[in-house]
Amino acid sequence: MGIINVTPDSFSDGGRFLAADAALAHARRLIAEGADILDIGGESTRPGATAVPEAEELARVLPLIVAIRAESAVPISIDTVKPEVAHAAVLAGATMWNDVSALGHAADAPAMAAELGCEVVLMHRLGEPGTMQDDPRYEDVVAEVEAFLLARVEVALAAGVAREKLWLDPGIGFGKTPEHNLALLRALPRFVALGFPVLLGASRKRFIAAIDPAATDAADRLGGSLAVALHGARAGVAAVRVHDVRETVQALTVSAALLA
Ligand code: HH2
Repeated sequence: MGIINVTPDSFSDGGRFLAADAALAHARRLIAEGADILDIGGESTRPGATAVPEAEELARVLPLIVAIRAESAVPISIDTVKPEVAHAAVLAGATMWNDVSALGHAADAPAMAAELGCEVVLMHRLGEPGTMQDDPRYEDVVAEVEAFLLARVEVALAAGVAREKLWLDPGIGFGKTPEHNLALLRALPRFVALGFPVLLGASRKRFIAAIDPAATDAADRLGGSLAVALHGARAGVAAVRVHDVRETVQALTVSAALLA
């Protein structure tokens, strides 16, 4: 899954793809590099990011979805917490709703997911973007993230979302210390064993700099991002959400050849 952030403030590529032509050029590049899904977001979820009004978010993502759909059949995921944004995106051709609030941001989100009939990614996060990195605490991070995701699965099913449409994501970096992230990454087989496709988003994230303190710049975290992608693939995740599609596809392909 290749990331396209149409935002001025995303943590690693904010501002690069805000202009429509730059975003479409980036989409073309990710498709050519081997992305199987494009994940398009118009609101940054990074720690401390400010919320974007719905109209502004729609104005950022919709023209891009329409433009990609006009020339490619690549599956498109909409990265939003807002049901109305997901609705408009699916009408424009997106087939997946990637919701970092696990259908928890708005009361009508589960019903909207059922109505849209698209795939739905339920991601775990602790708290809200503004404060989620302020001293996150768990008794047992793996058990708590697992219990949260299973509870959200029940909410989605009760609203009428089909079981086979659901994906799970432990939410690396969303209200987690570096140790929490590592515990979750080590426990990936346990999440895969829940029986839903697992999406893993660790690309360029800050916990990599906790292991390699020299990687203060997000663009300097490719090596760590590839290590996590390979680790995820070995654990059986269904998709990795990444900025560096070409490098990730190559790493995964070579690794698969070695293990064949
Ligand atoms: N991470 C980010 C955004 N959306 N969605 C899922 N399902 N899983 C993730 O781990 C995830 C996500 C944050 O990364 P990025 O899009 O690069 O930055 P920003 O949120 O600042 O736009």
